[in-house]
Amino acid sequence: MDADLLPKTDSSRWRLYTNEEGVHCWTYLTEGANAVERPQTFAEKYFLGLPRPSKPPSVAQSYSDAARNGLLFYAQLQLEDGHWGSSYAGPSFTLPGIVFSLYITEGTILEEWAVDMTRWVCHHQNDDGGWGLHTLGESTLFGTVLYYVTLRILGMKATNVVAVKARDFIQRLAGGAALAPQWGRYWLSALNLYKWEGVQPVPSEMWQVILPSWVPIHPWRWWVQCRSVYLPVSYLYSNRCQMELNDLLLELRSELYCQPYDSVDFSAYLHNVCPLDRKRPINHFLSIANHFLRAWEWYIRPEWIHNRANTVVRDLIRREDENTSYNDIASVNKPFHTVAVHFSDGTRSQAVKMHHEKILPYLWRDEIGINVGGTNGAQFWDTAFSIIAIAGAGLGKDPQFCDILQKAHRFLEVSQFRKDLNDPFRQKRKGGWPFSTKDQSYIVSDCAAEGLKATLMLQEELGFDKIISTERLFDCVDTLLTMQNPDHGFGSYEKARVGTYVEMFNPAEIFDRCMVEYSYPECTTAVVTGLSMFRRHYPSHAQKQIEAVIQSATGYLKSSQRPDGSWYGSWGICFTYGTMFGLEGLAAAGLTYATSKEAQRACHFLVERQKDDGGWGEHWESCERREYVEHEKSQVVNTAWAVLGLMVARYPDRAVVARGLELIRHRQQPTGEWLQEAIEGIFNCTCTIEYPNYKFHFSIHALGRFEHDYVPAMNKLSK
Ligand code: LAN
Repeated sequence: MDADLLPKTDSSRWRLYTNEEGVHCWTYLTEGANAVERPQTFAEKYFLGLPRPSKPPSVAQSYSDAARNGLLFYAQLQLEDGHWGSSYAGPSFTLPGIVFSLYITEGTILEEWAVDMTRWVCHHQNDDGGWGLHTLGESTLFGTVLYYVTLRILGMKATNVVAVKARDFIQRLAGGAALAPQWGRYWLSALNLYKWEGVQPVPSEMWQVILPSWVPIHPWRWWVQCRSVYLPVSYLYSNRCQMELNDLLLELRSELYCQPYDSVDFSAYLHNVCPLDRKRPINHFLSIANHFLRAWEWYIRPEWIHNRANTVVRDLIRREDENTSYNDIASVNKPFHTVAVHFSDGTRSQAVKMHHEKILPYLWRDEIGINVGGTNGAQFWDTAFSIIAIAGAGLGKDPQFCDILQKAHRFLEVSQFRKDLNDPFRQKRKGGWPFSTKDQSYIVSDCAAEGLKATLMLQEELGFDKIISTERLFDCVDTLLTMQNPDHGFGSYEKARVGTYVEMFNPAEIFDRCMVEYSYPECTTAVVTGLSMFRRHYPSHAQKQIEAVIQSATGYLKSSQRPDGSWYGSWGICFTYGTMFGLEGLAAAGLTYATSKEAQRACHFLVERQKDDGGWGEHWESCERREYVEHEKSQVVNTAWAVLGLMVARYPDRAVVARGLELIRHRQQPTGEWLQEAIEGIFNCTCTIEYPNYKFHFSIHALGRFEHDYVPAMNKLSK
């Protein structure tokens, strides 16, 4: 759909405010306020796609010049508090959740949000009238039902062409909303558009009453992203929470189904899901278990157990809310929490008010409209990588970038976790860093490790003041050392707490491998490189443990290498991303092209996939198909990853690297920037997510690293 045909807000009235810990708040100025308010910054204009002053830097003679020009542009996008911010859109279930939660809990959906969200959603509609699991996916019932209901709540008429096409998809091509996957049913049921009896049981008793926490399958052992969703959902399910019917909901009931709503036998759909949405085969084990669970609920469970479970779950919800300053872990559990708290405490409660206040940080105004990110941003992640890129590119000592590094350094300082939480379910986090903001509260292994590297580069290698004390670095290292998995790799948020057999209990049809914290080559490499750098500067702290972790984690990296030499990347697309990390991890253990068969195989994997124009281009479908799928066009970001991998491995043929860098330089605009190309990130193998700053910091890093590090190292090798 051409979004230009839809109403829009005035882009010149949007401002991005951040507090000093990087929390984003896009605000629309009331009419007439522009004159008194500050003018838009360069960064705001960039994010909004507005014309901006451009002073082209001098023409690049070398890759280092090109890196400098890139950084001169990128520096203008740094925000006041020192971090780099960006849109973080992709999944189709984030924006609907936020809108539904506001609707159910009587929160305010500002007029400007409604207009810009509508535009954004319409812009991403597929030609067949539907929406996929994510912005690039083929249409699914899940995506389409969620966005359809969202648009109607935001004020779109049922006769609008977008709605007509979407309805046609839902009813004619997908078989009607009765077939929605479980995660869609949770929302539809809370909205009173589905009956809870058609939802597979999510009993709240599993949180303590029937499953004490020592039981190996207790939810506290599941992957934190997953258990965080089932916590509030179990409250909604067990209490059959539904909002009151109103005229719009009655209309929706007649629009979403292929037969009159009252004649739908929802319980007959318990295990029946639209084939377009199914990413994993029917789970027969769970189908049988569900019948027992229903019998338990209907005939056996005494009332006191139900009440006790309610109290336990409400307390756990409060714990997560308070520990995360009401952000919750991501934009999936956040709106479910808001709704659960509304049903337990009442619409006018303080907790619901706090939830409403923390919705704004999830919204991002881009060129098209407003989207809702997968998390409340990628602030820390991008900032740590930007520092590493500037230092790695040899630009860290350039006086013109001293100020931006100082600001970024300050952001590292304020973002570090100084205390552990008093919560037995939470991973130790002291000294670590988050993915987005400190107030979100969750440590991620690789974010902590990249933060450690960025700090060491600034404080030990570039001579910046030690505003992060040595003790605080020790805290980070000590915490990282607690996060290694039994297979010697590192996962994302926590050390793995249970075996993969728990996948048997996964009721979500749209995601596979989401119940357990697995090990990832990316996270493992980040920790290995972080610890290696740390011990160069502080050789006596935790010497033995660090040595043991580096050794064993390198073993994990070797064992996770695929026979073709690549590593599967779980968070970026895909083998190019994974292989860059794999090579970096090996290099940290001294294994490079000259010394290691593994490094050679990985380099050959990359070199064989270089395109004729010198670049690399990988399609996101690699992640789903689990084999390299070439993108028809070279991508700057894939190219930067590939050459960074080759350079760190000291790949002997410089010409191969130079041809990749040539492509990156060629794609650089006269302003020094790179334009947005294909999407960069992924999760759960199926759902893409954007990382718009990757085109900057990875390109700058790759270009600068050539002369600063790779060529001198190669010259030394050849002597
Ligand atoms: C992220 C984003 C960042 C990402 C990296 C730091 C890049 C990675 O190296 C470790 C894992 C992590 C932290 C990660 C985990 C899963 C997230 C939180 C996301 C991809 C962003 C959105 C996604 C989350 C799971 C979305 C909710 C969906 C569910 C299936 C619950």
